[in-house]
Amino acid sequence: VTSLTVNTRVYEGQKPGTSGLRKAVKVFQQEHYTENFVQATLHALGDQLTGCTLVVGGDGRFYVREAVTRIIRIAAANGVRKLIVGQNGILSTPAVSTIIRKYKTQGGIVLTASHNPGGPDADFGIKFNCDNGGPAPDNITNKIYEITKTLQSYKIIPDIGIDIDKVQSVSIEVDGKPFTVDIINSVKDYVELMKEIFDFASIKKLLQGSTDRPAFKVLINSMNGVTGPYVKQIFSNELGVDDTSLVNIKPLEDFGGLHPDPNLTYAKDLVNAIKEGPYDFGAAFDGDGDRNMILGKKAFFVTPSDSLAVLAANLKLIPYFQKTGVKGYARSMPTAAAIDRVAVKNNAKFFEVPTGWKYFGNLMDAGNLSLCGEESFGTGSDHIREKDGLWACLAWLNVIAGLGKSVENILLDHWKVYGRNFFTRYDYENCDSACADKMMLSIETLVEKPDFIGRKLQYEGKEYIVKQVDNYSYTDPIDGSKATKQGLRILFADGSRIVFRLSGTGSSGATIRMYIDSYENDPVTFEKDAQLILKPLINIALDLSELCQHTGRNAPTVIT
Ligand code: VG1
Ligand code: CO
Repeated sequence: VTSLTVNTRVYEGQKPGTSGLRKAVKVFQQEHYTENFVQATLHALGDQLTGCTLVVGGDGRFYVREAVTRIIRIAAANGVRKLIVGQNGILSTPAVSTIIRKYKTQGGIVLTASHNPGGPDADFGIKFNCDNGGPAPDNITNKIYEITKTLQSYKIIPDIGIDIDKVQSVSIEVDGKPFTVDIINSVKDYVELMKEIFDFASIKKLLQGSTDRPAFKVLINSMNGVTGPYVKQIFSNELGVDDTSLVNIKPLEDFGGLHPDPNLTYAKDLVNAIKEGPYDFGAAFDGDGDRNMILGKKAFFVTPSDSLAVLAANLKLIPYFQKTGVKGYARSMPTAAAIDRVAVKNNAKFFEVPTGWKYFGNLMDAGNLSLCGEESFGTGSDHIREKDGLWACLAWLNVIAGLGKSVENILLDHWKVYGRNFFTRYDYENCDSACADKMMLSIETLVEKPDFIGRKLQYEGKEYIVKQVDNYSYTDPIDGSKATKQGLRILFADGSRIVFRLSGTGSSGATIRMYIDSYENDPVTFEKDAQLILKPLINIALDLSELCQHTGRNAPTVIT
């Protein structure tokens, strides 16, 4: 077969955000829209394109299958030698990263809008990952965007039709050269990796119980996202957990109407089930499987920032880190500083990076980083170059098996040693973009006034002294690349922080994120509610930002 060149028109706004291009499905369905972006992505590969191998898969949401079919046809026409595609189009984001690394491919295309709802009236997304298995850094996504602005045509072989539901290898000749599509088992490579990393035998013993210890009861909720088949293989087939403890494990195109974001608002079902049920542990994952929420008995909530710190303090219990050693820790800027204290105590390297997993990749590739995370329910390590929901869940179980303590006691003991960083994030979703921009600008103007530093901000008797303010910028210590305007930070003398950012993953309007982090080392505070402890700082933040006035919102959409 031979390829065809199709004339197209430029679509504006094909600019990848924090994690790929995310838009409404309806936007991707416009004539040539998806093709343009795929062509631009391939084009950005430059010299690497001809003869390369790429991984393709997605989270099972509506339009994944359609997009896979188109990618196969466009890749074939562009000189790609081989595509490795997940069966049914299914690959979790961590699985794509695993497969890129294992088979040393030139990259992969991940079809997901992550935690955004799915279905014909919801969202879709396309993300390119590089040969290290990580999300493309800014210089590559900028290149893709630049190409989309002038793209005039794309290449395609419209009559290739391959059954992606069947594990098989299909080769066809394109312009005289072989083009191969390998449809692979979606879970195999990933599950193998997990079995190399963790002590499955001790986790199994924990979950099944033994003569001296009752079974540790877990409830796992895949929120109808991509992790279902992975959860089934790992928890049911490998660890012997009863299927009744594994819920929503069939990937659905619309996630069954769920908003597949594992937090206290959108994973309310899990929270309630654990609150009322006999469970010792609960976990949920997002649509594409890179996020996780961890709960203890009676739905004791582990904030992602604490989860990261606890894992950091206990990495030695995990076989993988016994082998590799701990090279360093990192967190994204808005993430609470709990892990910083573990790094100091362990005398380990520590890095703070902007929001988005792409900023961790260089540090890992350079051998400086073993464990990192974000407050947005993202945790992971250098086993791959994406955050990894199931990995985090297994890491917790491995640590629990090693310590022989409940989730709650692990946290209480951790705080006794390190003190507690109280953290909350308020999200105001789908605000008017112009109003959000105006608010950010007026906060910036306010905090830039020379007399703002040193100012005492008070609420109900609590006083915070402003120590430093900035619009966060970052220089990558490995390649020197710069990221600017990554969030407004107000840092206080006692280490507390207020951060404002606009989300880069929404598909319409603006989402304002307000992050509050405050450190306490008085043990009487440890078991208190974060909302209570942080109330003064929350009110100070709302006050100085005039958020309610700017947005007309009296309450956030989501609190974590
Ligand atoms: C959000 C989170 C960020 C995360 C990103 C992708 O970005 O805040 O921490 O890396 O989503 O996560 P933003 O720009 O909306 O704040 V996922 O699970 O979409 O790959
Ligand atoms: Co995700």
